[in-house]
Amino acid sequence: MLERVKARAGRNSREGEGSTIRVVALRTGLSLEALRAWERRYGFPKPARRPGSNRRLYSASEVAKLVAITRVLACGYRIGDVVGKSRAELDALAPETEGHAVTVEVGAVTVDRLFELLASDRVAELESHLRHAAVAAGPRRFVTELAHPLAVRVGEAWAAGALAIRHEHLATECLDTQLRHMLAAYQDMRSSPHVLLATLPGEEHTLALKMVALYLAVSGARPRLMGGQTPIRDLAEGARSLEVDAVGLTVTACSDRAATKRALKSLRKALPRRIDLWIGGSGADALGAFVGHEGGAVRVVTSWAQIESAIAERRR
Ligand code: B12
Repeated sequence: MLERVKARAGRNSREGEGSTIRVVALRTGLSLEALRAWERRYGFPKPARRPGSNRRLYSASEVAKLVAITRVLACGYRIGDVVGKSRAELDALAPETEGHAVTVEVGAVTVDRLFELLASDRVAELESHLRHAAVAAGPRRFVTELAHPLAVRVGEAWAAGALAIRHEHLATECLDTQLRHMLAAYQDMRSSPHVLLATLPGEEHTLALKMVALYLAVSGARPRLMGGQTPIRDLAEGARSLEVDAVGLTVTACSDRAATKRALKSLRKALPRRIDLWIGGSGADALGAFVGHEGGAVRVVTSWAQIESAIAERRR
């Protein structure tokens, strides 16, 4: 798979003159916004410009250092702390020989494999596989092809009695940790829309917020996690004080529908019209009748593609 990505990336840049920003994003899994923001903020990478068009061209050594940086970030370091380090220093923090290299075959880490490790209580191996997969697959594919399908699979196995509650809890913790590490790479970004993520009182499913936050970040939006079970008044005050463009909530089918409707109504009323209200999760579709509610809409966003549309529309 990685070979295919590399081959595609190779075709998109002219041999010998450096890699374009899109090629670098493909190779490293970093977003275009992150690459530009790091350049502005830290002076690295500092790509040359193509004569005439002024487009960025990254040298092979810059690309190699960016790959090393993504490896180090996946281990939990912050970009500001590592961007000034040399290749050798970065390799010392997260050596390629330990399998953190992007050349790890994505296919080797499958949802089946992750599930097997969880079911057999091999949690340290599960963590290590998640770390490797994060680097090899990049954040977007990590969320959509591994983290989300694994969570769904764990839920099904738990419901069928094939996994114990401890497995569900362990899976949540491992995914949560890995997602937070990956999110750290984006925390200095000032991109838009700015989205405040939380759950309503009574809703414990906060893991989805971390997946959505990472997806928003790689799609060029700016997530702000506020956490679970936030009282309506605090959510509305937070949204105003932080000057966000949207409030995003996870609502699962576990939540009490009538109470959730009431809570959404009060929240919508308490939010200024200019702030969007987005809801996702397995209980969101059933609340769809709310769309168009006076005082501003409540938008149902229940797929990765719909998240992209919500971002695009908000920007317009
Ligand atoms: C982990 C988990 C838990 C953990 C949560 C820990 C945590 N910190 O999050 C714990 C153990 C606490 C838990 C508890 C319960 N859980 Co639970 N849980 C799950 C599990 C396995 C994963 C949830 C998850 O993170 N999914 C990942 C998200 C990203 O996936 P998604 O919801 O499909 O989201 C998509 C979109 O909707 C969108 N989206 C989601 N949120 C948002 C938000 C925004 C802003 C946007 C834009 C988009 C968006 O993004 C995704 C894009 O495709 C699910 C299984 C599943 N299928 O999800 C069960 C599941 C949701 N739980 C379930 C149940 C039954 C429960 C309990 C009632 C169990 C019990 N008897 O106690 C309690 C209820 C607790 C409560 N009051 O809220 C059931 C719900 C069944 C139903 N009726 O639909 C599920 C489906 C498991 C199952 N197969 O039966 N759970």
